[in-house]
Amino acid sequence: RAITSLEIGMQAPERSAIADAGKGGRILLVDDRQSSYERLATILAAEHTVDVESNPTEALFHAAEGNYDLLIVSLDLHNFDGLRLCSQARSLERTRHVPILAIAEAENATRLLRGLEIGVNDYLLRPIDKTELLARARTQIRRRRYTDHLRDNVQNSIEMAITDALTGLHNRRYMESHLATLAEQASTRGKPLALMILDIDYFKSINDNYGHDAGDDVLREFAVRVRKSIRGIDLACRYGGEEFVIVMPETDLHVAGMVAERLRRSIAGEPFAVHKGTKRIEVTISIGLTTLEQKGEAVADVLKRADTALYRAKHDGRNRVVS
Ligand code: GH3
Ligand code: MG
Ligand code: MG
Ligand code: MG
Repeated sequence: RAITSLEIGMQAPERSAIADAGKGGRILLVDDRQSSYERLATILAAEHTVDVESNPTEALFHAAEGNYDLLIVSLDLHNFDGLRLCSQARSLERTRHVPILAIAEAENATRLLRGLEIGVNDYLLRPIDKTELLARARTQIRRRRYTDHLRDNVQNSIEMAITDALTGLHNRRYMESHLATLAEQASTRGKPLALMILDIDYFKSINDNYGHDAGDDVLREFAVRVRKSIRGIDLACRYGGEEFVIVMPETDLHVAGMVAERLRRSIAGEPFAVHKGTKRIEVTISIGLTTLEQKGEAVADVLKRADTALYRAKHDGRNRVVS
């Protein structure tokens, strides 16, 4: 049985836990010699789900669609160059991360070397030993699961770093880092850019009258309504406690004014459910709206102008849009 470096020095129970972590995978076996694939599939089926494909074009299609943990590819296919399949699998987005275990005749050493160069992860020479095949398959599948897990973790930390935990909107840091880019793009393309600051009216008294949890419910529901009223390319973020910013690329003051007004009405027109729906609260918001005024204008100035407009909206009686 092949022992990988990871397993050396481990106690038996740990070793079996590691082996188990590579079991129960989904394998696509690409081989066109019946005597060969029948034997290999039978061996592998003891620990995994195995699909066999002898047509390489079909194999590539299945590999891309089938969510496999491992591709086992015979490099001595009759009608096709198995290497080409390996290289195609490496260049396709959907199969790029699926490990490949190559199988070849000992006299095909050049082809094997080439395979390793193009990204084949491991190989076995015929005649294939049952125990070794199972061990190599487990190692690849385990590693695949581990790297998938790492990739997910990295993805999650990136998400967490740019997302506001309460509302799921972007956070202030993300907005600030992107606003400059969006403003620059608008300037160079000669397109308008609208920005609004939204602030919930008398939010403190919602907290005071109904409790902090009710306040949180309002913030979450507010974010849902914001998301519904903007486009995919718009950027919505929680700027502070009960203050939000929406950036709208390629949008002039007139259109942004309509979006803001529609949003204001959608908030004031439908009371917010709090305390698991047992209570409904009337909520209003004030909005300060502005646009990028000239090419290369500093985003800090744009934000400041929106903030001044918001201040006026509050001063003029709240529940309104001022630009
Ligand atoms: P105005 O109409 O002038 O905006 O009045 P306001 O009460 O909304 O403004 P103020 O800035 O005085 O109060 C904001 C309140 O928001 C104070 C703070 O305790 C509350 N707050 C900030 N973050 C959160 C949060 O995450 N959850 C809850 N429940 N409250 C929050
Ligand atoms: Mg305030
Ligand atoms: Mg407020
Ligand atoms: Mg505020």
